[in-house]
Amino acid sequence: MPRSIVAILFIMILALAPGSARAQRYFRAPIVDPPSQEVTTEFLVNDSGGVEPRKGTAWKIHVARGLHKGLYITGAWFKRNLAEDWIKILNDARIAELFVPYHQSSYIRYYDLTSFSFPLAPVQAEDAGPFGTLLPPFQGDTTATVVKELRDRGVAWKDYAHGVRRGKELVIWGALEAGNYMYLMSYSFHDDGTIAFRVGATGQNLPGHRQEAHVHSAHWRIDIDLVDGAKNSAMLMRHVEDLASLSSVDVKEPFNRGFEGGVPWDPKEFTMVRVQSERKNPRGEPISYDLMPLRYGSPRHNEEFTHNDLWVSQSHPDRPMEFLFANLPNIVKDEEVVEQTDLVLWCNSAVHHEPRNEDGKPDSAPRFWPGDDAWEGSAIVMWSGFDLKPRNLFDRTPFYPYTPVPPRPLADQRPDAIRDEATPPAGTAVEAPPGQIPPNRRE
Ligand SMILES: [Cu+2]
Repeated sequence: MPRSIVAILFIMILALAPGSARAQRYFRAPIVDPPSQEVTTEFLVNDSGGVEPRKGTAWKIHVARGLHKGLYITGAWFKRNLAEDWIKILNDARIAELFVPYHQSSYIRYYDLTSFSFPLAPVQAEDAGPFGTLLPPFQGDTTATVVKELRDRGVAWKDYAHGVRRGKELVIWGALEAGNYMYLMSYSFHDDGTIAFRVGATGQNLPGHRQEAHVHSAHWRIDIDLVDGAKNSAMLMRHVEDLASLSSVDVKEPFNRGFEGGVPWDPKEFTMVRVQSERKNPRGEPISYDLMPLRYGSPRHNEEFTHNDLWVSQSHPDRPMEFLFANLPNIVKDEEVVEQTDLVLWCNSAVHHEPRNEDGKPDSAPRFWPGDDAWEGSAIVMWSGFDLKPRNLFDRTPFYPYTPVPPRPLADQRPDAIRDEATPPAGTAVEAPPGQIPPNRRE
């Protein structure tokens, strides 16, 4: 073999050998997301009015940031009462895609989460506001990217007998720096067990298409593990009115006959997906959560993954295409069972962004290149999302100061004299705080 060919072969082997600088260029190790951080918050009963019987509730959240994931949840556990153990609610919850199709320029169809390697934006004290703090930077990061807020969320309940109670929420949020856009990714855990998932579109309108309408469509993947995560069942809930009569029915049926698939959200039917566990609350009702969409409209585009709004699949986190929302129509094709198994809920939430003057101002900033529109200002955030609301997780109104059971008169102590503890016998005197009317003495 000529010496020159040997030399070339030697150089090629060197170049491709693991460990060499050139080899590292071509055989780079996969990017590993940093470990999750844990956030725990207790909501005490005496924080905002109300008295016994509950001392309070609590949330424990694992939050992570990742490539093509933004900010996401890697576990959520709830306590109905501080004296009880944690109840698992979520295994993994995330936005799986941010799809942005433009209307006139139909060739512009951004997949902002999976087609780009956008980072989370740095956050500072002014992001956190008066009720917030910054989580420490994730391992290996140099800046903080997540805000934790403990907010008042308005009135939780109000009635004539026991006054009013305000609610609280733990909000974990970060912002995906998507070129000219900024997406706020927010997960809010309420003191009553509700989880509010929200995405907000803000930042700057697309250069070159500042005035062109488009849709910001978030596509969510929620791996729910409700109590006994391997034995959850999905139900479809529909409210059906008969306009020819005064009657209506509420239909609870196995989701898609009990198999994987997708359904449209019907505004006239209040469509929702119920996840039911095998575990029952103290009143014998199965502990469940309802996925309740909150919508301006439903995104429908050429792409098949936008042709339904609510989907359910079996969880297979080990499969490489499992987390890709655009692949969802393929994921559900084999129609696996969605009863008494490990479930994933998929849904969309979208805003239709019709640009307005409030989005910013042209000819206001320095021009950096010929034709630069010198745009200045930021589009005000538009939110979309959905709630996961507990159903029969509690056996009564959370934080409501129930009337203590009064001592029974002798005549009432017969075996058949059974009544609800919340409904004392008529005429029984019930102690109420000053200025409040006991429930059996309404005036
Ligand atoms: Cu927009």
